[in-house]
Formats: sequence, C-alpha cells, structure tokens
Amino acid sequence: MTRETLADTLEEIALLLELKGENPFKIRAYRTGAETVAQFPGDIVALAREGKLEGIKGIGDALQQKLHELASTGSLAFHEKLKAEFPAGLFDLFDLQGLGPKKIKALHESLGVDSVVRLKALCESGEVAKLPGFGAKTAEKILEAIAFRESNADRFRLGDVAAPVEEILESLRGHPHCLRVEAAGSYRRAKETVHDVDFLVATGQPEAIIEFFVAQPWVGRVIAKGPTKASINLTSGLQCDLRAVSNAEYACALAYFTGSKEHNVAMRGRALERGYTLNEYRLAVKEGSDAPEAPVFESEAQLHRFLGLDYIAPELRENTGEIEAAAEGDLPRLVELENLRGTFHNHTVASDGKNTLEEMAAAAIEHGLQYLGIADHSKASFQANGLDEARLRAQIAEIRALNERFRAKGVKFRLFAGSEVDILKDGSLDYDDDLLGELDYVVASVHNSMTLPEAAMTERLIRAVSHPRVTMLGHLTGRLLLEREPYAVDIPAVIEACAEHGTVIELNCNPWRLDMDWRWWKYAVSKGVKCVINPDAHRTSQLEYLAFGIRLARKGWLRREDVINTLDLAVVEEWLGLDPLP
Ligand code: DGT
Ligand code: CA
Ligand code: ZN
Repeated sequence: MTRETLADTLEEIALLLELKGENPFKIRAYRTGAETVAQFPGDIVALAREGKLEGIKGIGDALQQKLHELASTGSLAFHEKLKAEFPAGLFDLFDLQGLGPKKIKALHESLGVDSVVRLKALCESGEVAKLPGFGAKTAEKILEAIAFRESNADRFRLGDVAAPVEEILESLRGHPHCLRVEAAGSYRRAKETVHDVDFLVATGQPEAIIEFFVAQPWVGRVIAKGPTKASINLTSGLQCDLRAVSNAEYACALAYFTGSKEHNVAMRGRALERGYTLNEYRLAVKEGSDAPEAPVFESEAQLHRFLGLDYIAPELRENTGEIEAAAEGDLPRLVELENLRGTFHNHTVASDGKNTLEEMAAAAIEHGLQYLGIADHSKASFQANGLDEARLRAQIAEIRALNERFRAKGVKFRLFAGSEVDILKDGSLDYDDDLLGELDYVVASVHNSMTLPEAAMTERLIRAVSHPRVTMLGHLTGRLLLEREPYAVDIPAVIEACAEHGTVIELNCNPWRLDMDWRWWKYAVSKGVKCVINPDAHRTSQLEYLAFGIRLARKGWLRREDVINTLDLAVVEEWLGLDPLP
C-alpha cells in the first residue's frame, strides 16, 4: 500500500460520487482528503494502517475509517461497491484529456456512453455534438483526445522500462550459456518511449536460453515460443522479444535489431554499393559481385569500419545524417554521464520536493557533483507550495550559510540559490527584478495557462527568455509523455530568441518529460544555444534521472562542450558572474 494508492482511491471515490450526482460537500471532502494524503509530510500510510489519523486537518471521521480499512486490508468495501454501480469501461473515459466528471456524467446519462469505443462512434455520428453543453468543437476535441490515447496504447516510457530491462539483462548474463546479451531496438537507441524491447543473446544453446527466458518470475504471459525466438509480456504488459543467435552472427544481428528501420535500409544500401548484401545475420557477397569475401565481424564497430564508416553510437541511428557524418569522419564525440559536474533544476521540501537542502546537497556530493542548483517553485505555483518573497529570501540565506559550512569543513561543493520562476500568462516573471537579482541563476518555466494559441504562447516564451535575469528555460513544451501533448509553440522561434539572449535551454531528464525533445538539439546547437541537463529532482533518488537525460542528449547529437553543466565549478561561477567562495 502506498501513499499514491490511498490518494488515488479517494480521488476516484470523489469522481464516482460526482458521477452519481451526490452532495458537493461530500465530494469536496474526498478531494480534500486525497490532497491531504498526497501532501502530508509524515508517513501517512503507517498512520492510516495503525488508525492514528485523528486530528489531521483535511481528513474527517468518515475518511479516517476508510483510510484505515484501505491501508490495513488493502481494499475498501465502499469503493468496490461504488465501482460496481458503473460499467468498467466508463473509467477509461477519465484518461481522456479534457473530459471531466460532469461531461462524462452527461454522456453516460443521455447517450448511454459506457466505453471509449462507444464514445468515439457517437462523436463521429454527430450525436455528441447535439448534446446540450457539447457542440461540434467539443466533439472534435474528444476525438483528438481519443486519437492521442490510441496512438499511445501499448507504448511505454523509457524511464518506466529501464529497471525491468536491466533486471532481465542481469539475469540473462548470469546464465552459463549466455555469451553476450543486449537489449536492442528503440530501447538501445534511447527513444523516449518504446513499443517493445528486443533482447538479443549470443549462445551455442539457444533452446536452453529460450526456456530460461520464458520461465522467469517477471513473465506475465508467453505470447510465442520457438527454438531461437520467444515473445512474452511482462506483468506490466510490456512486450519483450528474445532472439538467440550464434556468436558469429551476433554483431550483424545486433546492428540489425537495434535499427532504426530507416537506418538499416540506408546501411543495406551502402553495403549493396560495395557489392554485399546485409541482413539480420551477416554481410555476404552479392551474387555476380567480385567483392572479396567478408570476414566474421566480432563487433558492430568492425562492421561499420568494413563499410567505410566510423562507429555510430546506437542513439544516433535514426538515419538523420549519421551515416554521412560517419563516412566523412564528422560524427560528434557525444557527451557522457561522467562529464557532468553539477545540475541546476532541483526542488526541496520548501516547495513540493521531499528532501531538505542538506539531504539534496549530500546526495549530489555522493554523485560526485561539484555543485547543485536549487530551484524551488515560485509563488504562482501555489499547488506546488511555491515560495513567496520572504520564504525565498530565507532560503537564499540558508543556502549561503550551508555553503560556508561546506567551506569550513573543506568540502569542495557549492549550492547555487536559484528558483524555478513561473512564466506568467503574459510572459512576465513571478518575482520582481530586485529579487531575481539576488538569486545566483533563474530557471523560467510555464506551469499554467497551457492552452494559449501558438502565437501567444510563442510570444510569452520569447518574452521570458529575453529577460536579462533568466538563465535557462525549463521544460520547453510542457509535454508529459503518453499523457499530455506539448503545448502549441513555435520551437524554432523560441530557440532563436534563446540564441539572441544567451539563454540556455533545459533538457529536463524527468522520464515523463525529456523536454526539450531530442529532435531539436541539432538546430539549437547550430544557433549557438547551450543545453543544460537537469533532473528536476523532487527527491534525492531522482538525481538518477540524469542518466536518462544523458541518453537523450546523446540522441540529440550533443557533445560535452554543448552542455553547460559539464563545466567545472570555477568556470560556472564565472559564467554566472559569481565570486568564488572564499
Ligand atoms: P519500437 O519497438 O516500436 O519502439 O521500435 P523498434 O525500433 O524497437 O522496432 P521493432 O521492435 O519493430 O524492431 C526492432 C528493430 O528491428 C528495428 O529497429 C529495426 C529492425 N527491423 C524491424 N523490422 C524491420 C524491417 O522491416 N526492415 C528493416 N530493415 N529492419 C527492421
Ligand atoms: Ca522494439
Ligand atoms: Zn517545472
């Protein structure tokens, strides 16, 4: 039982009561309860389990009992009973962007909508547009939301698959007949979302490997199983394919199954030009060609070399110029995790983070970083407990005092006092210039009014990045992968404004964001814009997100010199116009 389950259950009860048209005060009580549970500073799950919720503001008597039942037994009879009153398919409607309980209730009652499929049909037939309070525009918006959901069905965020994939690799590596193993496909190319994961094993005993693979505890379902191939679903639903090849075939197979398909097609074309055919197992002399016999390749690097190319890192294999660059010796030397010296966008308990300044600093030191920027939310982000002017000034003082303590102890580490300042609707900032001037740096981000028309949103961001106190632009498009579309904004225009004003653009490493998108970095670099790789950590463990950021930075062709937080502390201090600490 987790805090999230407790809060989500209360939230779902509120939705269900709303669907039933219950008393708004009762509904509000569940909402407030959900929020209180989500934000409560202590171990709310333990308190609920032990029935010790008395006196907590926002959780009344009725909710105390329900939370206790849920936390101690794992389910709540009241919730189950409510759910049973509605068709199961109705709950899927809540996942559609822009569709709230009021609309769902109307759809359910007037048109008998009980599933996404039925809703789609009724939007297309024009029935939904005829409902009072809906109209053609709403029906169109609903269809767009359904299309977005459909295009994301069966896709998974890179950040969500990384842990299970590494676990599977680890266990395959431990098998005595596994000579080499890799997770190929879009996972290896560091796509921000993947459809399935393609494991490749080099072995002399394919059947033993296949049997081992399908018998693991994380297997939810075996889809197919043959002598050299198997497909399974993990319990999470993620599909994993495994292919077993001989050690001699491994290099060509790895290149093939890493893809992308477009990259493969271009590579095959290049092989053909040289008199060879290239498939998933080998490079062979083409019929009628007098090219010499190809060797057995031990690695992808050897294969690339044989085709007259420098080694192409997996992240680059999208056929967006990497083959041409490899032929010319022009591939960038990509940034690596070890190059990072610090990061700038991190939260603490002062806003919506879970750890204190000291704890965040200790974790950063543990990661071998020389500096950590603290950028808690500003006051307009009240839902995230954003800091007002007085609290921010107090935090700045606290950071200065901590830095002195590091110095006194001889620890070579510095906290930077920053803020993640809200970009208000008109592009102005949430603090005045005096206060911004007291900060070491400023991250500017959009957290509200995300549905502005493209021109207004673009103007808003350009105004913000043009502000002399703004150091970097946070999560440029506001997307939440597989959940929320990026807002409408002219990205090249924003990049150009950043170039003009020397504003750095963030690569937000939160696996839900990975924003700015990797496809734009080449353009940004061509304009002279620098990248900052920021974890947006809300707890110490989320500094680990930096690893995802690095993978996406590499995918964006970024080199060490393109990333500002690869700079040593002294250089960063100079860049920010700060005196080094005495
Ligand atoms: P995904 O799974 O949709 O996130 O993306 P991928 O790239 O992992 O695609 P997947 O799993 O269908 O196939 C893995 C790799 O196998 C793919 O990146 C390239 C290779 N491949 C698959 N189908 C074809 C094909 O029709 N032609 C060529 N040349 N390669 C293919
Ligand atoms: Ca795949
Ligand atoms: Zn933010």
